[in-house]
Amino acid sequence: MSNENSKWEIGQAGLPPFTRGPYASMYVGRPWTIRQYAGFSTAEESNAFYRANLKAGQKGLSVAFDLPTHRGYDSDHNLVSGDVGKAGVAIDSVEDMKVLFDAIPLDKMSVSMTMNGAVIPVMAFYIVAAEEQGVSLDKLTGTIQNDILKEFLVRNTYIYPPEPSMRIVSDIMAYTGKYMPRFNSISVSGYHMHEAGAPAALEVGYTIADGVEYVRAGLRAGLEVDDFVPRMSFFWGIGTSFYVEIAKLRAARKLWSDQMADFQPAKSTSQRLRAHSQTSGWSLTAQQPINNLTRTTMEAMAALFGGTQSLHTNSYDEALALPSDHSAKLARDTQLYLRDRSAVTQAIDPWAGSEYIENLTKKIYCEALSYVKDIESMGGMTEAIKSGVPKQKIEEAAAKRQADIELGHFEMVGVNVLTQSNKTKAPEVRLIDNQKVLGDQQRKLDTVKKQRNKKQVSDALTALRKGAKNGNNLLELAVEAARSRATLGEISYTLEEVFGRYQARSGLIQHIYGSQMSSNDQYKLAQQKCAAFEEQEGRRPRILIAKLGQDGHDRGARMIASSFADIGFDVDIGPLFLTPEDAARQAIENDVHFLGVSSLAGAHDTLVPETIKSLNRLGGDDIKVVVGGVIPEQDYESLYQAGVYYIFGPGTPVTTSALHLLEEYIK
Ligand code: 3CP
Repeated sequence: MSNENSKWEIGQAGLPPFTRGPYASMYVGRPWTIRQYAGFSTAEESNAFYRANLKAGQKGLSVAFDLPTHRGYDSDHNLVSGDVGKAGVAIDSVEDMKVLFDAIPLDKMSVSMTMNGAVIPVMAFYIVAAEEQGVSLDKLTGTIQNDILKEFLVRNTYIYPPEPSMRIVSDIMAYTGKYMPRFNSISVSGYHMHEAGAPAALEVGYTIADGVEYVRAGLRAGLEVDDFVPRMSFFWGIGTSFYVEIAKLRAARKLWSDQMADFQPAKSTSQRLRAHSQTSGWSLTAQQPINNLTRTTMEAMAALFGGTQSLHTNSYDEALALPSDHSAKLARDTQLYLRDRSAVTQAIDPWAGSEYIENLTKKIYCEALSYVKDIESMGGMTEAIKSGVPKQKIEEAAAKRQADIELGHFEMVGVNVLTQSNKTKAPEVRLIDNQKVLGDQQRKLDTVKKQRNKKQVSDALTALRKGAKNGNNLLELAVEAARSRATLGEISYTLEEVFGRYQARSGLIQHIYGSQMSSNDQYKLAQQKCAAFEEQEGRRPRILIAKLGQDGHDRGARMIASSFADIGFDVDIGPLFLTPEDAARQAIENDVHFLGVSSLAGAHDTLVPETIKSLNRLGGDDIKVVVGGVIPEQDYESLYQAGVYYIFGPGTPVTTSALHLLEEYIK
């Protein structure tokens, strides 16, 4: 195992340990790829959006799929109606995938696809869509995220349990290694840990530990290091801590290089870390949203000084809703501006040799290495996840950060400093007509099912089922199923029959937020009101925190749950992926006073009113429904009309929302 006392040399870009960059000439030879993550509604609409963006200077594609697609459901499945087409594009079959890339030559355009749970059908559809465009597999360039470990840690769009999920990862590595030599088989992602609250060293340490686990999975599947590791790639979240983010990217490259040296590769490219970066969505504020342009520009510059290969810059309105055409243009133009109007492409790792940056790089490297060693001592990340320790570490950091914001130790313009001009007009945002998308998808699914050869489909699915049991390459079999027009839901469900569907369980992290806040006046007041509530009602205020539909982004929900518990609430946290009816039932069974819904994926307009209807029907009309998350102001009125008690916008301090609920209740 590499160690932190090895000689610290600045080195050269393009050579191990690659601290200064993966390529010798870096942006002087070729600028980074401007790769904006996007997708919404139907394949037709997303295709039009991609084509317009490419015409306007974007260089690579990055597909956002909707949540039903992520979780392996066709758009007509009864569990997903509120989520179809909302937070990404709905893809049900090869026919949708062909439309998504219509008039986009897949031999020339590198395509990144953020897909982890339903990675087998999505890769199969992409491969068959390329085939039917006349493009051979060896010409395909791009990246599949295929990083299931971080789904169990933070992002939650898994389908199967960890072991079969790891097998899927290595099947994809084996398939792409054999047929798609220019395609990156995985994008090992720290981004979601960053967004969930992990500080830099934790993000790097856990991500590199994930990477090491994938390398071992590939080796177990019979691959040679040099056949697949050079095509592994990484993905970072970039926040506003300018120097830390530059140093983080440099430290991560050295750490990966040192870890891979232990596997004794023959090719130096097996030690080379290439990365995509995305500016932080979490750092964006709904208050004074125009400031997000400045934050994003700063973050983009840190990513570029850190030497990223590909970059997504967020749109300034993303704390409010999906980006509009205008905000998406500004986000892309920020990168064009940096590329063409600043001098960032003229130097290779320009911060190298700065005592401050080199020391910071070394500090992050050493701390991250200690996290890698922790995980290794638990038997690797798959085992560590089962213990719950890594998730707990990330959540502890998030709870501490929340307290720091409320105490003013971590300053955010518009949230806890310079809040005087918060009354700016909300920008126009993109709204998706989910019912229309649902109708279109259902019609397309009906047509696909009518036109296909039923026997061919069932033979292909039978072969897939057998292959899942026998250890055959699942992607190879799914490509055959995709050719016969099996749908995404059918392919996923066939695998689910063999592997099962994973249900995560994890308890609350308590006392981190509370211990930071203990001498804060608002916090103490909220605790007193809680006690007064108990006195009045004979029991503590009880709240069920629920995530509805397929939205697995639970950082906010878990943060609220643990902080409310610290204040003195009796808190239940529902399992992920609740239907409105199940949420209502659980709230009634638990006899709660409040049902708190956290919504980040845009399905609130359908799922929240359905929940209230279910509560009324089942006899829970006294339960007050409160909503938090990303709720565009345009939707407030209709939610209140539907019976919502209160909506808490992003950035509302936890103590403010707790006090609001308690004060309304206490007579
Ligand atoms: C580049 N090249 C060079 C140089 N620079 N050659 C010589 N000198 C240089 N200076 C070559 C490379 O070798 C490569 O060729 C080609 O140019 C492209 O460069 P690249 O570095 O491979 O760049 P790119 O194709 O953009 O790939 C970047 C990585 C890839 C490797 C990071 O994995 C990627 O695009 N990832 C994107 C992931 C993504 O978009 N994720 C979105 C997540 P060869 O190919 O011939 O080697 S969005 C999630 C949002 C949150 C959520 O989950 O909900």
